[in-house]
Amino acid sequence: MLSTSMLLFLCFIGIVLLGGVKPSHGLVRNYTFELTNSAHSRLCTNKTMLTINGQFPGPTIYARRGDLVNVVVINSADHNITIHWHGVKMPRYPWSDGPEFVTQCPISPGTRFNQRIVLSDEEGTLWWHAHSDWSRNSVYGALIILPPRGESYPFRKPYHEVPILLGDWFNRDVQEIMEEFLASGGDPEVSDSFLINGQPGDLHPCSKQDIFRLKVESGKTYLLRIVNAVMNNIMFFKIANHNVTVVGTDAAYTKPLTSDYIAISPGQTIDLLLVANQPPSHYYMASRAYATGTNFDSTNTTAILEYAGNYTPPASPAFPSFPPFDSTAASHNFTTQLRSLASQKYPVDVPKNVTDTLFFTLSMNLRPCANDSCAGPNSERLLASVNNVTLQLPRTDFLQAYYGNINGVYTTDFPDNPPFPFNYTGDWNLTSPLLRPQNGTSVNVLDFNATVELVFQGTSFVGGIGHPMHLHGYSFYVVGSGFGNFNWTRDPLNYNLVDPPLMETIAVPRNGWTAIRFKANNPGVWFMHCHFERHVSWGMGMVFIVKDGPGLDEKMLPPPPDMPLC
Ligand SMILES: *[C@@H]1O[C@H](CO)[C@@H](O)[C@H](O)[C@H]1NC(C)=O
Ligand SMILES: *[C@@H]1O[C@H](CO)[C@@H](O)[C@H](O)[C@H]1NC(C)=O
Ligand SMILES: *[C@@H]1O[C@H](CO)[C@@H](O)[C@H](O)[C@H]1NC(C)=O
Ligand SMILES: *[C@@H]1O[C@H](CO)[C@@H](O)[C@H](O)[C@H]1NC(C)=O
Ligand SMILES: *[C@@H]1O[C@H](CO)[C@@H](O)[C@H](O)[C@H]1NC(C)=O
Ligand SMILES: *[C@@H]1O[C@H](CO)[C@@H](O)[C@H](O)[C@H]1NC(C)=O
Ligand SMILES: *[C@@H]1O[C@H](CO)[C@@H](O)[C@H](O)[C@H]1NC(C)=O
Ligand SMILES: *[C@@H]1O[C@H](CO)[C@@H](O)[C@H](O)[C@H]1NC(C)=O
Ligand SMILES: *[C@@H]1O[C@H](CO)[C@@H](O)[C@H](O)[C@H]1NC(C)=O
Ligand SMILES: *[C@@H]1O[C@H](CO)[C@@H](O)[C@H](O)[C@H]1NC(C)=O
Ligand SMILES: *[C@@H]1O[C@H](CO)[C@@H](O)[C@H](O)[C@H]1NC(C)=O
Ligand SMILES: *[C@@H]1O[C@H](CO)[C@@H](O)[C@H](O)[C@H]1NC(C)=O
Ligand SMILES: [Cu+2]
Repeated sequence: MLSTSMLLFLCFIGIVLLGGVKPSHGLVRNYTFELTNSAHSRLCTNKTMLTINGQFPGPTIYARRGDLVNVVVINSADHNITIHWHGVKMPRYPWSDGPEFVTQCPISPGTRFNQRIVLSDEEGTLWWHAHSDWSRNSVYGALIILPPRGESYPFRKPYHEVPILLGDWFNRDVQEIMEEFLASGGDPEVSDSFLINGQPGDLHPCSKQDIFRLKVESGKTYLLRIVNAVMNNIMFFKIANHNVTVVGTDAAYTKPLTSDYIAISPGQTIDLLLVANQPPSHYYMASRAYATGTNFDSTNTTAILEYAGNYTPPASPAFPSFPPFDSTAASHNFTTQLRSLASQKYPVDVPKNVTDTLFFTLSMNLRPCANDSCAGPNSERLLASVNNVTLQLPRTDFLQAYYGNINGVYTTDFPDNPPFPFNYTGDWNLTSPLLRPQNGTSVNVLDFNATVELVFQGTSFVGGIGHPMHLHGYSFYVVGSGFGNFNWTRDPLNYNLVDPPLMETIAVPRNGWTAIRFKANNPGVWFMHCHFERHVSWGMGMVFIVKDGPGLDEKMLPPPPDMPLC
């Protein structure tokens, strides 16, 4: 029998272990993630790569809305690592958010870090991934958040639920690829194939046996939880002969949207319903890139939708027809059709009274190298920037420096606007002096409860490209988007303030703009960056510091005792 004092003691131990962080209304769940180097083979190529618990893709975390997930991350590999819980807001607790040198120093080999994943209003599909170097290529998995016990989905209950993780495979070591392109100043090598649930699919060599098969029964409905974990591409995904109905994105419900394809950004998740309503057979579900340049992985990845029943499967399943690789219209059209569910149970709360207006340009850039020795266009170095600032990460993290008042790590002058206006989507050639960015390690400081409108403006530098922008610590409403230069008198009149989608990653269209709104009610230090890995490596990121509010529950929580040190 346990005595009362024993129980109190156990409670006390529990609180100490969780560093004072409590679940908002659910349970505490426990996972152990051990990072190791493990051997994997795809496309007839063997290599060792970083994985969690030896699995690729990594383990799926299951939780319910409002739970606290306690993950002990043990680094048994030979490489520094950090892990990010993508799309989890972590209210008042940036300490477990994960981006290297933004909210923490790396977990070094032989050490461990107890991360607390503080769920609040997220419900649906999110994911987790490494947030240091290029390790997320093999270190990622799904994070599935079910409704609280006793509650149901706001749509027909699916017969089965299936995570579909889009990834990519490089025959070579990604660490080497990263070091090479950063040294050369040029583009990185592209992936050798895309993957569905870790498999390239049977159209690639040595891959027939291991293709992912989704077995379905006629007439039943399936919930597919799609995650784009690809490093450098927005992806089209399509199932031959079937329509799908989107019901959620980034762990927020949407109005049902029926389409015969989806476009999904790296970082984004899309939940969709698939009804097995076609003649029993085998059908391909496939994915390939949306890309506007020439240097990209143009292969497709496949899985097979396999109906139950007595029939002779076709020698070759039907293959879906995709929009052209470079169809910005197909990518943008799909994204602009997303709407919040905006029901009584899942209302929207779009900020109407904007206190802080920010205008951020997103640019590819060039910087000359000594003796024209770089491998980028014009023999210069490729870089990227937000408001003309190319982010230089410090060697200790922003969060520690902020919390501990350490001077000299960062400056607080990240600009609200670009240095000067220009024709953002004009015909700029590669030699324009405008293309040369400045270095910076600066943050933009927001007051607690500020209501922020942020307009991302893509520029046409180096041809221009879309950017999937991801904000940590928040979801935001996507209130508008368009092509060309944002116009302050015309464009806000067309904002959707009624049922805009609530997201944490949004693809800003190529040579266009996207406007988002959020309320800065989560104090802490939060990274915002392009989710194309090469762009963030080139400096396309910035940091927000959201100040504490006056109330006790409006302040950042203290750090856990086991924060990794630099
Ligand atoms: C997780 O661990 C905590 C203590 O560390 C414990 O209180 C809790 O019951 C565990 N949760 C589950 C679901 O086992
Ligand atoms: C890869 O490793 C497996 C298992 O060790 C081995 O059977 C296979 O021959 C290897 N393939 C190549 C291409 O080296
Ligand atoms: C898919 O949706 C389109 C447009 O709503 C419709 O015309 C088409 O028949 C549907 N196809 C299937 C297979 O349900
Ligand atoms: C899919 O990709 C494979 C591998 O690159 C290629 O051989 C095949 O032609 C492609 N199939 C289609 C239908 O695009
Ligand atoms: C995009 O939407 C517009 C307007 O609805 C339509 O005219 C166009 O055909 C669509 N393009 C594609 C590629 O879907
Ligand atoms: C809008 O915000 C400002 C600044 O916080 C405040 O003074 C004003 O009362 C607010 N207006 C409304 C309508 O909420
Ligand atoms: C910006 O440049 C584009 C492309 O040359 C041009 O079509 C547009 O008119 C210019 N806009 C302004 C405001 O000058
Ligand atoms: C970026 O900053 C550099 C250095 O101050 C300047 O030369 C360049 O014109 C700026 N470019 C833009 C687009 O603001
Ligand atoms: C920017 O920072 C990089 C890396 O620290 C350095 O190599 C480069 O010289 C800096 N460039 C400028 C213009 O300050
Ligand atoms: C922040 O906003 C919430 C409501 O959204 C309000 O309850 C709270 O009092 C506000 N706090 C401050 C300091 O403005
Ligand atoms: C912005 O829109 C307004 C209203 O439609 C228009 O009068 C103005 O010329 C536009 N400005 C630019 C720079 O295009
Ligand atoms: C790993 O991180 C530690 C702490 O920041 C640092 O001292 C060390 O140099 C890093 N090692 C590598 C290989 O980057
Ligand atoms: Cu980008």
